[in-house]
Amino acid sequence: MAELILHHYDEAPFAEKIRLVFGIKNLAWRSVIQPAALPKPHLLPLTGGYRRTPVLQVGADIYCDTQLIAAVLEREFPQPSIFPDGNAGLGYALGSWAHGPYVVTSVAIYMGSEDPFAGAVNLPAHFFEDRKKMWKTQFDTDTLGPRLPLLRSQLDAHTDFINMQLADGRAFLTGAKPGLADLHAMWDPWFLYRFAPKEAQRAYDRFPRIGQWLARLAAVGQGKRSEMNPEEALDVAKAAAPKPATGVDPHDPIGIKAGTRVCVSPSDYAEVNVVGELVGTTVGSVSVLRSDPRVGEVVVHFPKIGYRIEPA
Ligand SMILES: N[C@@H](CCC(=O)N[C@@H](CS)C(=O)NCC(=O)O)C(=O)O
Repeated sequence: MAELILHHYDEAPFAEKIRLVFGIKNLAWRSVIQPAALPKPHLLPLTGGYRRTPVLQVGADIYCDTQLIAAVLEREFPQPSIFPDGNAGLGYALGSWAHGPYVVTSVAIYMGSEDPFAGAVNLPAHFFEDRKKMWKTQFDTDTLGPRLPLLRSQLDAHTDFINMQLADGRAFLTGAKPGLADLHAMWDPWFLYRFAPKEAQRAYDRFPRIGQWLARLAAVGQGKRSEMNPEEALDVAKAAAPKPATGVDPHDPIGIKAGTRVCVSPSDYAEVNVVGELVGTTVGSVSVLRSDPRVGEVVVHFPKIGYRIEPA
């Protein structure tokens, strides 16, 4: 397998999930730092417009979204597993909680909070405006103020799920070893402690197990990371050929034939049309071939959950 190249930035909590997968599996990977907000001139040639973080590049194959990236890493590097208790289906299904109501609540609290830049985070000046636009399909940032008490009480109800899991003194959510369930659940406290520390104190001071669990997760580390220049990553894609097309899964009810021009777009937030030729689907993923003058032919892969696929 070609080198694992993660396009990310250190402050990105979704990227932290994947850095921790590298940590659990003790993998060697290359780190390409991308901007935290648009424009992203060294990412979009690879993804065809998808701007979210992180993105995994393996040669000329581009994997978008942590749901798919975690699954690819688990498939290629099964041990140590991110399902230490063996419950892979439950671990993946938990993503729909983590990426949906749980994450939207925490982000809305941050966007509506009094101190959204009080944390020790290194962000561009236009970050807040960028995020207002990106999250507009989920909430209107300008009217969040009066909703904050309700959002905080929602967050506490989510946090209590984690607290319940840890109540018997176990180190991680599914037992003695860390796994994907921990990574889904840690997003929100990891994010709020950095991005809105006063909100984090309010939310987590009453749940002391949360801080101790986060410290254990941090100790997992990031595997073997080494930096790569963004231009070099584009050169890697240009020099490589994408993996052979798998074709449309014969059981797929999608009703679109391989070779059709399609448009794939996140259906939750940060919508954008990634257009290319449909070259493959599996029960949980979709792959499109596209071409860009800087990187040549690349195949961009998305999970199905959370994405729309339509003829272009
Ligand atoms: N469902 C996506 C969500 C990714 C996401 O929203 N990431 C945030 C950063 S942690 C983001 O992309 N923000 C906008 C950006 O980085 O440009 C995933 O699991 O990868």
